[in-house]
Amino acid sequence: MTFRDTIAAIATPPGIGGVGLIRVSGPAAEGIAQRLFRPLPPGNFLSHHLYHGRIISPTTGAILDEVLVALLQGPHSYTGEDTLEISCHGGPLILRTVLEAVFLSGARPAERGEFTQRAFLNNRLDLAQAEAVLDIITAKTRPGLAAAIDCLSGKLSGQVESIRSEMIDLLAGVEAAIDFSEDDGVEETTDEALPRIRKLIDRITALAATHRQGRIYREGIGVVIAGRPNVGKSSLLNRILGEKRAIVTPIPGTTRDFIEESVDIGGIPVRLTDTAGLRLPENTIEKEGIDLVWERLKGADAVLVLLDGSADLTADDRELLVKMISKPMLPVLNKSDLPQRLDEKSLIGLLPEGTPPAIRISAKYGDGLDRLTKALRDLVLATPAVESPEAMIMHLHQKTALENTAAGLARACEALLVTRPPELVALELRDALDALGEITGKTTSEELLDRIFANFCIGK
Ligand SMILES: Nc1nc2c(ncn2[C@@H]2O[C@H](COP(=O)(O)OP(=O)(O)OP(=O)(O)O)[C@@H](O)[C@H]2O)c(=O)[nH]1
Ligand SMILES: [Mg+2]
Repeated sequence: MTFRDTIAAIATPPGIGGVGLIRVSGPAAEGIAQRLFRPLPPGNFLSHHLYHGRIISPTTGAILDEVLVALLQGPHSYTGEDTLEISCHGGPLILRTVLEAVFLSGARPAERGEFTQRAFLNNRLDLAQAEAVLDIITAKTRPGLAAAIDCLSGKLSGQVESIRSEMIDLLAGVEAAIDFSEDDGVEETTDEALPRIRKLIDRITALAATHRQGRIYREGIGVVIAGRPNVGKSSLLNRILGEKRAIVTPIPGTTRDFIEESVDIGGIPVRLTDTAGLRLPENTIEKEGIDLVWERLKGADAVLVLLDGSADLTADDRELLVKMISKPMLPVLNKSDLPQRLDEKSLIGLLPEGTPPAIRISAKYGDGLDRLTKALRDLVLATPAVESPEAMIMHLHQKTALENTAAGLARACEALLVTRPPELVALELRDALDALGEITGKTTSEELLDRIFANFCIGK
């Protein structure tokens, strides 16, 4: 696709820095360089060469900045079009001034994500790779970053393509059977196609299941520390953060408000919240605080139920455990440095099946913290902490596309089983192919594309 207009934007973040980059893409890129850059090279600008010189005002000829420029002729550029990169000094005013000169010389301001959108429309990247660009920029954790880099280099696209080519192969078989539908071609197709389709459904379902992990790596999760007063919730928050963030005292009811901090736990971005101790409130202020905790617990992705290992279980502990029955929950017995009174047996019957075993820690001295973070990671990922060699689905619409593909294939299976006409089987297979094409952008609607690129920043 060729665009007639040329877009430009500042590609580096706002603020002061060593260098600020202005990026220009479109047919006017070289003309803009000719107009604004001095001294002009003898002959034309060579592609992929760096030139040192000055940017001048297109109206007065005054020097605006000393710069490095590079012209990257299409298709060998990020967008696939002629691209001009101007490395200026990294100040907001100088960048604005040079950008205005670029606008006066034939470019218009780029929209959010428009460079990447052009790269996509020019087939430099497919949609999954374009989305990975955003995931790389916004990555909060190393595993999330590693998955996004894999995706940009084509890991997910490759898997989707291999599924697609198997489906096209199946479709070709079914369509051939349509031509021979007078004889027994259909049955032969059924015998051969059914196990292949079932295998494909398994593959697609497994890929879709990686979204749970992918979403957590990309967006993170909310974990709430809850327990009765004085069990050491604030001490645990401070211990995990490695700083004295929350007030710790021996007085029950010290924490009144939520204290929320972001922290990386075993590669997962976690919003960790310390809360007021849960008990029968002594006054209205405490009641307000405790009501809010119960509300917050409803929305938590996982709960650390903190108990005092040096004391017997109380009615308040029991109430919390019972109320958390349907939540991903990790029981934690604190104060392991003191003589222990609470043993795991007293929790039997109070914990729903599948709850991980209680972890003993000392928030005060740090014992057991490694086991706690590992157990928390396993709890939220619901899988043991091993890295999968498969691609990871990071976006909900990709998961939906895979589910729709699997559903289409299941309908094709159904149609084959009840020996419906092969035309119908072919129709279902084509539907499934359309659904799959939404991941790489082959069949994605304009509306969804606009929504995806609107999440980018200007200049990317
Ligand atoms: N020995 C020992 N004491 C601890 C441990 N963790 C916390 N404490 C002590 O228990 C008391 C209460 O700790 P906090 O962290 O304030 O407890 P909390 O659950 O936040 O209490 P509230 O904010 O009142 O709900 C303090 O005196 C802490 O020093 C631990 O692992 N071992
Ligand atoms: Mg506290």
